[in-house]
Amino acid sequence: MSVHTREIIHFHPAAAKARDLRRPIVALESSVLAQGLPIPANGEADRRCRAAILGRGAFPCITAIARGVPTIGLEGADLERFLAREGVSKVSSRDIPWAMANRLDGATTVAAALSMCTAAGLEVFATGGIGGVHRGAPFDESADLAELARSPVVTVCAGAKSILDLPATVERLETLGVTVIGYRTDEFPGFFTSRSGLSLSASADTPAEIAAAYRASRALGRPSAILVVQPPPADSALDADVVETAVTVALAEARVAGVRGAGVTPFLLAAIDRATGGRSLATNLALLEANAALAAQIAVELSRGG
Ligand code: PSU
Ligand code: MN
Repeated sequence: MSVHTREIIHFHPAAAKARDLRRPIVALESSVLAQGLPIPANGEADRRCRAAILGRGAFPCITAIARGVPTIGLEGADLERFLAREGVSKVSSRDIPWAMANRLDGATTVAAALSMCTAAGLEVFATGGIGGVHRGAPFDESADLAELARSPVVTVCAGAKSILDLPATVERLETLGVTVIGYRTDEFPGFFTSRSGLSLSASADTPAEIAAAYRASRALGRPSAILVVQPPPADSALDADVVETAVTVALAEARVAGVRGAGVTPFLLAAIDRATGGRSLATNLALLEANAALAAQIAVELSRGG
């Protein structure tokens, strides 16, 4: 990592200390807090993810653009602004330079968080679900996929939401050379649901197996992510038919409202929440916590060397 990069990306003092002591670190995104989840569930997600990571011996670092500064470790008053969801824009990787130049508060999507991890040398990242290929026309594919192809970061998620075209998303991950490993599953999860009917070619039972695959990928000089997918915790997963009905309603609402571009994903998430009578929110929080916990275990494993 160049000195230059370290100056441009601000590490919160506690995050800098964790980095300098070579403690295991888990990076987190902030779009899920400022756009993905409503208040006060976003605060609960923040607390539960941090506790899950700290409890497993790793250090949590939220990524964000805070008043124009790319920040690893969003804390204090900066964090409070993001949790209040006011004046915070959704920032994908391409939006980072503009947010910096204009001193904006920008909440990082998976794509933006990955590009910050790569620039800052962070190796493990946890999120809820990745973006992907949207259903139907007009063409809409999340920058998360392209960024996974050029970010050598272990990315832990619960797959991609069934608001997306999951078969197309899985195909694009293959085309882009992203290694996908199921954690204790051999199916790509559907975020709210454990199963999608899409089978995976790799499945791991331990964090050590994932760490070994990551080391192999790095040793080869591959630029891409290791995408770890685990189903939502069994007691919080929703039934596929409930989700499919909610998705149909959400997509119809989005069509009527005429939402486009970056607004599509937050709109659909809110519509799903309404359509499931809030049940999807509990699933969302449970899987975020579970993903943070698994990411911490992988980070600890990686810090042991091997
Ligand atoms: N999936 C979720 N919750 C979220 C998102 C995805 O379960 O909040 C957010 C993530 O930050 C993801 C982004 O990177 O939506 C994808 O948006 P888009 O489709 O505009 O790339
Ligand atoms: Mn899009």
